[in-house]
Amino acid sequence: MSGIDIVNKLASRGFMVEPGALDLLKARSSSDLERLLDGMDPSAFMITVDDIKRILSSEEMVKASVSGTASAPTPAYRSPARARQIDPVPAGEVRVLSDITNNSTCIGDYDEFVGYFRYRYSKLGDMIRGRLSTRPIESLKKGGRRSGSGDGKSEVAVIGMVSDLRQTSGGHRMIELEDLTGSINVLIMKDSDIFESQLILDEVIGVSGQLSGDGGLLIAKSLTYPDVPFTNIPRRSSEPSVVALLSDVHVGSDTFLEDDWLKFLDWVNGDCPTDTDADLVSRLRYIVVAGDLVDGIGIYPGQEKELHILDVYDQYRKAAEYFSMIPKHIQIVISPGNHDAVRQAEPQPALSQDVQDMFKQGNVTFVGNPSAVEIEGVRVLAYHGRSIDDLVSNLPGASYSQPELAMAELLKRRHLSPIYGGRVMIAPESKDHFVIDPIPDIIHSGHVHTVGVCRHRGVILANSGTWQGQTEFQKRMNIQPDPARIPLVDLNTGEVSIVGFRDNT
Ligand code: D5M
Ligand code: FE
Ligand code: ZN
Repeated sequence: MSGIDIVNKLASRGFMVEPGALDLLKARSSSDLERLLDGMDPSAFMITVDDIKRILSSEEMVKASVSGTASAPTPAYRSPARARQIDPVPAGEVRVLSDITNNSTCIGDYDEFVGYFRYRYSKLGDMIRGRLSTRPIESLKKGGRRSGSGDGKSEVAVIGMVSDLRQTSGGHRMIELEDLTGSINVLIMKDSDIFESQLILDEVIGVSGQLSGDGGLLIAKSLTYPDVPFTNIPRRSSEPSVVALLSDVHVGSDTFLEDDWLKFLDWVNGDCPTDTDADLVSRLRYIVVAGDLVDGIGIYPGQEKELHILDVYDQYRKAAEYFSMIPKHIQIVISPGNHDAVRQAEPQPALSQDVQDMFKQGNVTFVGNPSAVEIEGVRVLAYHGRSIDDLVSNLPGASYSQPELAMAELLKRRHLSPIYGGRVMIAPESKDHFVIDPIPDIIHSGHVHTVGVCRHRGVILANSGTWQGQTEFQKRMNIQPDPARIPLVDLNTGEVSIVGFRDNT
């Protein structure tokens, strides 16, 4: 409901509302508003945040646990016997900032690819243009030495997309750079300071340097990435709310770690061993899932031999049961991954309506992959993270054991999937949904099944691991998962805690 509708409704029943309480109510349904009004003392004048907590949350906690036992949805789930009394604070609104769902325009035409790359070039180029005075590539060739470096010293700068990368016979590096007017070879000499710079195909960079005599070669002196400005100040919530980052649950896989997952469900329901955990749980208001909610079917050859639940709808039904165990005052955001039942080409739309309908508890927002949401003023960009595979195979230093470093390389390029033609199948939408703009405060990925957190220029980068043990395929590939551990971000301080639910963590 809109703020005005709520204020009018409350006024018609003789109540005023505190601004903080109004914010909470905006995220609620009209039936919640009715329940609140029914529970209010008629002599009260002002509806406060405490009234909302007292009337709506307590009822929801009771209802959640009753529905949990009454329908006995998950036989393996036992309500935590040692649950602490948690006094939950209802979550605020989840505002979807960007999402491909219902906005896909692409049919895969050649022209669409041209448009897609133009969009990418111009968006990323604009980010660099403010910091570098550049010229179209074609103009360098026309003017040759006269246009840029008549005295042999003056510098020229261009912005282009890296279309080729190679080593010369002399041990230097050669980049082919393309803009909308043409292309040019850029030489990085082996003795230059920038020789070790990390470069990948299809990224957009600025290069400044000196032109060769005929204008056909640019000898690079410095490289500029779109990156995040040093001046970036991350947004924070005024409340000490916490968001838990989850991904790669893989419900339905025979290596899904149900015992650990149930421990997590107990934990969010108040079965927390330490005061620190209890404090986190009492402030936990949001859970964001970055893909691979279920294991799916037909994702890789022979997968059926590793499935515990063979029907993908049954997998989602089971996932919905698990998520119904999460207290309802927590807002959940679910975005898909490559194991989910949506198109494989990215950006991926949200899970289909029939799957969404299985999640009946009303506190789940379904979004596409990637998607940006805003919670309490903090922007969270969720991207499943398939492009991390491409970075690990193409960027020296990128590894599965430290996925957060690969994520920092993506942020530096302001693009979630810069390499075209790798593991990520990119659908040429009319705009490039992988461009990281505006700058988020948290980027949350999964996919590689390892946990890692770092910060780059104020942005928190977190990979949230998995709830799946090592699969046969991962054994063969020597991929060591880091399961049942999750990052939790304090939206007020930006502090990140990692909590583990394995017996040995
Ligand atoms: O991916 C989990 C991890 O395992 C991720 O790093 C990719 C890797 N993986 C999974 N399947 C494959 C195939 N078929 N080839 C190469 N690498 C793979 P997930 O999406 O959860 O399966
Ligand atoms: Fe996964
Ligand atoms: Zn995945």
